Amino acid sequence: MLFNTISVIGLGYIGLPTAAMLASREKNVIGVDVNQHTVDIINAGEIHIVEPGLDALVRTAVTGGYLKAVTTPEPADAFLIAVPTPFLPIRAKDDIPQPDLKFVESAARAVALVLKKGDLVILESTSPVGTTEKMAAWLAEDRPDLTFPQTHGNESHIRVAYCPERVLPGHVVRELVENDRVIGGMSARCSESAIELYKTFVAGECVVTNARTAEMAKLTENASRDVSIAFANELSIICDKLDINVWELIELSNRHPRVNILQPGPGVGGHCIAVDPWFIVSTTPSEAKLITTARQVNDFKPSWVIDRVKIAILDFLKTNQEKSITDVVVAFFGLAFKPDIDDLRESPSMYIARSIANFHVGKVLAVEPNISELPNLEPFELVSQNKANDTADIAVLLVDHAEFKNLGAPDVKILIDTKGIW
Ligand code: SAJ
Repeated sequence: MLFNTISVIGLGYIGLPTAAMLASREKNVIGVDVNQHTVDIINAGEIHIVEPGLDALVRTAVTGGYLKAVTTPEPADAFLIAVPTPFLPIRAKDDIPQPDLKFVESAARAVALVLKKGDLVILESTSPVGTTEKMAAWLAEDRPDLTFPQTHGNESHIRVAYCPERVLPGHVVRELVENDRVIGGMSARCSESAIELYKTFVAGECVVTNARTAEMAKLTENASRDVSIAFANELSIICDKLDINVWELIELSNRHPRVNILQPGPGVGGHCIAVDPWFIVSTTPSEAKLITTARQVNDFKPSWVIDRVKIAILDFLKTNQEKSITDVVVAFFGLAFKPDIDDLRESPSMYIARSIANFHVGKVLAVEPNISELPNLEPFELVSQNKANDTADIAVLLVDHAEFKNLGAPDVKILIDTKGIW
């Protein structure tokens, strides 16, 4: 099967780079997104997200005539669905977050309208186990004139597979090509077909399994990292109580040939590691004990840091009795959810800075070298590193950005370093 025209549904952090990458291999790519503004930006050869190297890739693809964006699916030989899988609203405090598959369902039903014999449909969105089978059922329901792998195996008219993305934000363009891919076809033919598609741009190995294992592989990778970070975060809290430097402890322990502890921090942010483990918990709540606890440990860490900052403010007032609380200047270093990126979404650092600014009557400053302005609604001020160094009484390092490592610790009365670089 030759894939001449490929459609990517959902032009976000994964869909857009994938569409542009396919277009760079001179495939005709139809990008589909429900957001007209996104479609207009891409058709102008520009991008609506920040990702190194992506702007040039999209510009070349659009000007070369290989990539166009539209709001409803058009016929193609392969459809790659990369839409969000958010949570349903949480009703009670102790509810387990449940995935909301409405975007996968609406994408699948929109694709069903234009399917023809021989087409391939791939789901890439991070999803709970069983979602690919659900997607195939929605397709079959809307197209009774076509056959699908759940009933016709290798002989089906339409091939369906789950192939998770595993790229690291900030390195997407390189990792899309270099990373190995897990290919979870609903039949052997489905997997073969999916490999053929990915081989147009993937230099890594394409490893075949079934759809359920491929879904679980993606969730497992991120849950594994979450559990490892939770271990580091728990250690940091234990060490604080025992007056032990956790960074030194981890460095020493990691000298053991079979120990590799990750780094503690102010909490786990982003749209993957803090989310995906819940997709395992939601399907097997009684069994996923460790995964649930890891999530709780990591979610608790920002509140622990907030308490440390509040204690620091009180300590500062005790030792500087000439000052009132309104005089105390707190400066946060780093707001992004991880180092050397500008992404503030789902960032524990933002949550910490906001919480302290809402509580503290004195000045709260933030330094974030990767962004130039904050929305006016934020209760704290964005300042340069120099200004924060000159005016802060208490400095709180939240993100280990390269700039902070290079310049070293500011000269302040109290320093809280959640990343152990100062
Ligand atoms: N973090 C720590 N300590 C560490 C490592 C990370 O506290 O030792 C924190 C970071 O500061 C950040 C959070 O964890 O707040 C997540 O950052 P990350 O770099 O671990 O991961 P993401 O969310 O940027 O990307 C992950 C990657 N998954 C794995 O490494 C297993 C990426 O490969 C996935 O494609 C991505 O999730 C995704 O889209 O699922």
